[in-house]
This record gives sequence, structure tokens and C-alpha cells, in this order.
Amino acid sequence: MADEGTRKEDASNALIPSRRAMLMGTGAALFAGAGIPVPFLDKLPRGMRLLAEAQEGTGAMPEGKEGLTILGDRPINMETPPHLLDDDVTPAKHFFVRNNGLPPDVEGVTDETWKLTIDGEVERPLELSIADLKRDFEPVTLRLFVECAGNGRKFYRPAASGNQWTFGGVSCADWTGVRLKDVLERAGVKKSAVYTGHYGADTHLSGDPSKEAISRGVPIEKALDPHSMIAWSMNGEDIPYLNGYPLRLMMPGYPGSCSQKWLTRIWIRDQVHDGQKMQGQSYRLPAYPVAPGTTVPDEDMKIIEGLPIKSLITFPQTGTRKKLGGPITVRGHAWCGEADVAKVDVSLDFGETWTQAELAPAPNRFSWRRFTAAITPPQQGYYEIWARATDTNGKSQPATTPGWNPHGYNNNMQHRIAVFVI
Ligand SMILES: Nc1nc2c(c(=O)[nH]1)N[C@H]1C(S)=C(S)[C@@H](COP(=O)(O)O)O[C@H]1N2
Ligand SMILES: [Mo]
Repeated sequence: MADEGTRKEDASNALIPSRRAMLMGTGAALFAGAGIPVPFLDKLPRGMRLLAEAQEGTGAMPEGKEGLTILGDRPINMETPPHLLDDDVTPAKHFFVRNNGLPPDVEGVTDETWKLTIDGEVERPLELSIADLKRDFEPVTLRLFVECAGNGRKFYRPAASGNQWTFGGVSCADWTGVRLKDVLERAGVKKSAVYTGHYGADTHLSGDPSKEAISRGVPIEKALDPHSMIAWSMNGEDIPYLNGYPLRLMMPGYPGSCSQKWLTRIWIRDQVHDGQKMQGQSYRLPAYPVAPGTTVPDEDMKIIEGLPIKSLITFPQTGTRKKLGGPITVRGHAWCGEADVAKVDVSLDFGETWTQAELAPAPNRFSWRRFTAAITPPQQGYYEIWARATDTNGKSQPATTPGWNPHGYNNNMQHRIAVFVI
């Protein structure tokens, strides 16, 4: 595959904001956002920035992360530029980060000291250490994607408030842990159980200890699905700190928000969970199509479950220049929460004609799947490559934003890249 096979990370690409631009914001809070306290931060004169933050190229990107785009620093949120998601398995440094609150202090935590409580509608409430989980249950490894339900929010008009994710609020890694189902069976789920409620060790931005940063849940049937996991490892290593070290839930195919990081408690509920960001308009869609900008009453909003069919072009990088002659190799991933991926098509003529891509098998359900295609531009000029995935229910990605909704969730519009053939 000659030059198509090499993954170039072109720092000069004008479509990626410069490090300097990312530092223009309120750099100071970032350290706190990344979990490192700055005790005298309130004494720093207005308009001045921390020295360590001000030095270009250092400090801004939290340790262990590289090349991500920072969307906000308190809480810290970072998306991954599509061309850095080209691997089948997203490396830790490129796995996106979505935080609602302030990550906890996990200094000195061990497999013995971190405790997970299972309580509520169970016969035998449990308190398990990570060592207990590793010793008493069958370990499993699954390749699972995580996608923020707000991925693509930036493209809705009128704009929805919240992090302005473009395309990079998604990643896919190998997760090792135990099936949540096995642990719930040990606890003995009562007939009265209808929903889970998840708790983590991070804290609310306000500092109010009575409020969670986020506490979401899923229907008990989803919790008992064999793909739902309690994980302690990502890609064979400890979970990265900002992705939930030392323990997190994986509720694959559902909004990323259901996959609680820094997991401390699973409360089995006899009603739909009413924790932080479960109610009102959070992670909900109107039960019927609404005109853009409509105010929808809370009782007409439905909780999002399986995420819609979607795909991303990860090679070539948008803006690439390519010499005329021979085909362009295109590749990326497709994934779906509510069904399976059936096919991916790519277009070089703004959607007039489509070529079916080759689709690699998935190691397991809820993994993204690699697609590859070769398309040949007929002459020099500006082209766009579009990708469109279709699921096993026959649903395809729309060319532009799907139904507008107040918080800008579930935007599964087609991804497009620009290519200059010279
Ligand atoms: N404890 C805790 N868990 C959390 C969150 C959080 O803020 N706190 N954010 C959720 C949201 S909204 C998403 S999209 C995913 C993102 O996972 P990642 O940061 O590992 O990419 O984590 C979820 N789990
Ligand atoms: Mo999210």
C-alpha cells in the first residue's frame, strides 16, 4: 500500500488548532482539572497564568495524553482528531476524555484498598475490593467502543449548550474485567430490580460533597447483558487516570455517560435511577420530531439507550494532498449501539455514487469495525470523501444533522474529509 500505509501526524495541518491557541484560555484551572491541586490558585493575580502552563508545549496536555483537542479544562474534556483514531485499538494516549466533575485523588490506591459496593434491590449487599473481583470471578476481555452522546453536538443549529464535540468523542479499546452480570448474580438480584444507579469517586464542580459529578444508570436487562463489565484494565495496562483508574463500568453501545469511571457503588434500584444527569433533559431525546429550537417539556423527553449507527474516516487526514494517479486508500471505523453494523459505503462525488467498503469482522459485539476502500479520482482537483454506514435494521447515517434536539445528542451525520489531488 506504499505511502497510504504510513500514519503521518502532520502538526502543520491548519485544521488542528495550535498549542498556542489552546493555551489562550484559563490555563490555571487545568492543573486542578487534571487532578493536581494548586493550593494558592486563588492568590494568582487576575490575568496572570501559571508559569508551567505558560511555557508553550508543556503543561497543557495532561500526562499520558497526546495530540488531543482540549474542549474545556474545568472539567477537562478532550476529543481526538479523527486521523489519530486510525488504530484498530485506540492507544491510551489517544483515548478521548469526558469529565463532568473533578477527578478524584487516587494516589496510593491499591487493589486491596479500592472498594466497590453493590446494594439496593439485592439479597446480599456486597463490598468488593479489586483483588476480590480478580480472584472470585471469571476475567473477560472485550473490545468495546465508548462514545459520548454529545459527540457531534457542534453541528446542530441552533447551537446546543455543552462541550462542542465535533467527531472525536469516541474511542475503542480492549477492556479487561469481570461481567457485571456475574457480580450481580453473586449479590442476588431481587425481582423488584428495574434499574442500576452508578457512583464514582469524582466530585461535583461546585465542591458540594452532597452532589455527584454524574450518576447515571441503565435498565437491569442491560446490566445483565454479558457485554456489560466492571473493568480494571485497558489495553492490558491500568486504566489511564483520566479514563477512570482504577475501576470503571463499561455499558457498551449506550451513551458513554453510563460507563461510570472511578467506580465505587452500583445501587440496584426499584425505579428508574434519579441520580445526577438522569432527569430533566439530560441524555434524553424528544419522543417525537421537533422543529429546531423548540422547548420540549421534560415529560416528553425519553432516555437515550443504544446509540445510532455511525462511522469515522481515520485515513487519510483531512486536507491531505495526493498526486494524481492510482487509487486513494480510505479507511476508518463503523459502530452501532442499537443494532450491528451491516455495511459502509464511501463516496467521492458528494454522495452521487457510492462504493461499498470492505468491512473487517468484529472480535465481539460493541467493538467498532474497520472499513477500507480504494477510490480513484478521475482528474486533479478538490475532492471530498464521505462515509456512510448502515446498520442491520437498514438505518443509514444522514448526510447532515439528524433530528434537532435541545442538548444536541446523537448526531450521527456522515463524516467528510477534504482531499486535494495535485
Ligand atoms: N465518574 C464519572 N464517570 C464518567 C464521567 C464522569 O464525569 N465521571 N463521564 C461520563 C461520560 S459523559 C462519558 S462520555 C464517558 C467518557 O469516558 P472517557 O473519559 O474514558 O472517554 O465517561 C463517563 N463516565
Ligand atoms: Mo458523555
